[in-house]
Amino acid sequence: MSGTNSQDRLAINQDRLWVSLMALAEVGSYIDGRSGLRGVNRLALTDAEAEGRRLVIRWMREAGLRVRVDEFGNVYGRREGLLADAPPVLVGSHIDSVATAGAFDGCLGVLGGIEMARILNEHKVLTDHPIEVAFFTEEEGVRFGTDMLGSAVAAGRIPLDEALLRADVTGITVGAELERLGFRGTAPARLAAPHAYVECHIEQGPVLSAAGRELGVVTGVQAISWQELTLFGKSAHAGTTPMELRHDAGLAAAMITLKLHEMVDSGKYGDLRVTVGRNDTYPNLINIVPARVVCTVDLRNPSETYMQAAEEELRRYLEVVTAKTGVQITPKQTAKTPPVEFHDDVENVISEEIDTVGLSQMRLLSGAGHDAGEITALCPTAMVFVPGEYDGISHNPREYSTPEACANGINILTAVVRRLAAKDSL
Ligand code: HGY
Ligand code: MN
Ligand code: MN
Repeated sequence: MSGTNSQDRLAINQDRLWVSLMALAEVGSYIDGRSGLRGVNRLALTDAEAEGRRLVIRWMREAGLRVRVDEFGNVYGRREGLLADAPPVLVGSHIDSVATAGAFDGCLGVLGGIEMARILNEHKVLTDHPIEVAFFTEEEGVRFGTDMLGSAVAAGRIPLDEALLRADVTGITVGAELERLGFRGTAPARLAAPHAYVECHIEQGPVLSAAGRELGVVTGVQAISWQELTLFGKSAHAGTTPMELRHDAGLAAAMITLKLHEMVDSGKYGDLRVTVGRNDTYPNLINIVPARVVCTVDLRNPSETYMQAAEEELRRYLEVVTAKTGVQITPKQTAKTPPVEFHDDVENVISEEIDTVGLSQMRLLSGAGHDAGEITALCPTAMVFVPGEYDGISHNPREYSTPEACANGINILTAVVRRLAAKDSL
């Protein structure tokens, strides 16, 4: 297949896309106390995210998309094709955010898909395959504890009933929130295999900008392993309690954090990345030995073999910590996904379309998890990355990509979708 020839190449409306990104970023926005920057806090199935959902659904309908909501709150906007019964080419991402987000993570892929639909309408372009634009429930996993939850249900990796029962730290379940917010839809949550899936996303890291490349062709996603560790120590007076009588949960947490970074430094676990992002200490007071700590371990690795070796080393080390500190440890695996490889033929279409317009590119593995990592189980899948500024900082109000870079990404998405939506494209 060769690239779309220039005379029928479409250019999306860059300003309209940017305005929609900034308008959605207002929903759930807050002023970050330290930086004074406007951030986004739109956790899955909160009132703010529901407001964002309604806004995006309005935009979908205004773009002529027929909207359906599935049993898990995943939302799809459909644009009919000439082959009515053919499986759709699906694009999308998520609009839920972490608590300290910027304007682009997930939103670019969803709002870019809607802008693609607008421009196809304006140019009266009909495709053979239908096209669908989706956003999935709880991609971030920061409220209900496991990432890519909605797309994992759609792809069949996580059973719907199990996912509906997942609860946040206050005990509120996904199912209850979907009912409360009116997003417990009726369309089947298990997604029929699309013809192909393409997701455009901000890179969220420094690779593209460091290499001076304008776009990324994403070859896959690295392995992800999340654990929640509950460390049961013993509360004690910080002054009167001799050191040898203590069961200090704070010490146990510190030992685990240090061990994880020593594992990285050892070089024995390949390109292992470790983060102890959450570290809740109880009672968290200066003159009381910590009685309990709940902390999280986020491991990432391009290699499943190294990932499993790291998980096994950590499991063994928890026993060492208990022996040394007397702190009992209950680990709970909250997310685990192997590395996934995307599909060469979709990657090649993306790469050819980038070449056709003369933009620079590189192939790269995604450091972050994405819904594409789930949907790839259903159909030929790949992603387009746009570079982030400021070393690609993300999950932070400073997350930023330029209007031009966002338009580049969605112009390529549009060209790729048009090719994939042609009969016999794959
Ligand atoms: O955690 C991740 O990699 C993604 O942002 N959900
Ligand atoms: Mn994302
Ligand atoms: Mn994210």
